[in-house]
Amino acid sequence: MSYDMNNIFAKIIRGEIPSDKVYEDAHVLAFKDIRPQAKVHVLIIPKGPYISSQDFSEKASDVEIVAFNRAIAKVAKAAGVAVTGYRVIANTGPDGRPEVPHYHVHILGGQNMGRMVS
Ligand code: DGP
Repeated sequence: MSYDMNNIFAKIIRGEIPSDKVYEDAHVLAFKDIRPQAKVHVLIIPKGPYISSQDFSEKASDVEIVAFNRAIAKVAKAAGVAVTGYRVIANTGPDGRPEVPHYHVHILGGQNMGRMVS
């Protein structure tokens, strides 16, 4: 599967579609999810053309990977959930069933998220 330059998040990165931005740096963009599933629901995406977590972890540079992981903490602070806590989810591949084929993690919080994995 090759990267689709016309997926919705590629359009957001290019500024062709608006987003409610929470954080941005040279490698990363974060914005509010259009269909929030928690009081706080932010998506973090790398600006590079990576399809999934698997693709990103295999192909991205060390600089991109570090920037992405650092951004999680920055976004959590910006969204006000760094202290109260949050859940990080990346839907990946056929079984993970992502809707958008551009790597993203969901930051979910602002409420007790319950236990998901025991
Ligand atoms: P996933 O199922 O993991 O691929 O999640 C994709 C998320 O992207 C889903 O929660 C809804 C969100 N989403 C889809 N289209 C848009 C959009 O145009 N803008 C924003 N902000 N979020 C979107």
